[in-house]
Amino acid sequence: MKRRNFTAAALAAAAFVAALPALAQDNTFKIGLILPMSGQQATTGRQIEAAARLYMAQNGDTVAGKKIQLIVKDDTSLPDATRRLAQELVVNDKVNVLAGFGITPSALATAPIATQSKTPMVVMAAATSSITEASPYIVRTSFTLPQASVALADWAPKNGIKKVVTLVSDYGPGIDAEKFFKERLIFNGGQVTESLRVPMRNPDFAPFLQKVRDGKPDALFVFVPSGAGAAVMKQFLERGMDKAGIKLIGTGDVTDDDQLNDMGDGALGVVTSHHYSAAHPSALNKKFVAAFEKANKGMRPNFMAVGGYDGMRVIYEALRAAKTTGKAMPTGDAVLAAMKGQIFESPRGKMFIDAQTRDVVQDIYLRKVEKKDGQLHNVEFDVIKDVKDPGKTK
Ligand code: VNL
Repeated sequence: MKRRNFTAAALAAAAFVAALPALAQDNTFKIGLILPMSGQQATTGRQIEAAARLYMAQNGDTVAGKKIQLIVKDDTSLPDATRRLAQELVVNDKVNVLAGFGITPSALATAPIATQSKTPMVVMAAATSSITEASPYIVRTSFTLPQASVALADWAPKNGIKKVVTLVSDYGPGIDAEKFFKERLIFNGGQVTESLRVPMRNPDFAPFLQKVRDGKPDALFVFVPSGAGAAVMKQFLERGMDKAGIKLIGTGDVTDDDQLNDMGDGALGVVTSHHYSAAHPSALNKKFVAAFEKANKGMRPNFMAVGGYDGMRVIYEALRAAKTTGKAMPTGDAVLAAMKGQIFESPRGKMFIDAQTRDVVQDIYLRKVEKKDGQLHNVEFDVIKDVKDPGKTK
């Protein structure tokens, strides 16, 4: 009770300070970047931090006369830690923007802090549809699972896949993926014979996969968060599921570019739907991938990296557009307003921040794992243009 009162008072004080931009002591625009830099989701943190630093290296650290400071915090993907760090960043560091958020529970835990302190919160990774409805200060630059799943459910029945078992991580994004894939597949005349859910933390896929094998569906549809795909692929192949005639399909999280090249030739032919592939053949993406790899000892950027890179773009351009005089900092509300409606070319393709929903509208690609120059890639073979999140209730 005491702690809560303290929190409320501290947040009220922070909101008060934020409302008096002219009194700000220095000329630094602070971005509090909260990421899982260790623990099960560490690859997501590593990718996003690297992308944010690349954006700054390419675009400078001065925008509209303000010095940009990036403050990176490791929440180890535990939502209580995310919330505590967000509170410290707002109250003590007086950050102008909160950003990052590797998993849905971390984003949801922070939403009330963004609302109370009127701080724009840029979700660069987490992808449950409802996140943007948790605070009017949230803007998303990643994707949503309904957005990615529906495209695959349109593709599958036209390609001989009618009977599907779904296997998802048992939390927000997995439940979204399961629901939207299933509804659309049934609408298209297909069938989901079983819906399996695995724990998000330390999952063991083996017993689930055995069950799938026995049921002999045409395909197994998988959603697991970034970083868990290689384990699914390994066990899928070890159980000889491919040889039993069961295809592996899923959202692009499972053939994550961070891990894909180490998955081996067993991954060849896997079809997924997603908003980003490192093999996207645009000039802008080729430049992005080359610069990212050069700055990070050859690490290939994945969809998390592009969410971080574009998130920085949204922040930079909002600061540029939010009009202020002299040394004054724009308010959180002014920065938020300038984030809404941004439209630009991303390494993923054209992207748009819908001013109404504050969510990302983007192209969704169908991709197949192929070998190019000796490396495994998600090669795009079809595109659905300008996809809005089908999960929005309003
Ligand atoms: C989430 C969604 C996380 C998709 C992911 O990887 C992902 C989430 C860490 O919303 O928690 O690939």
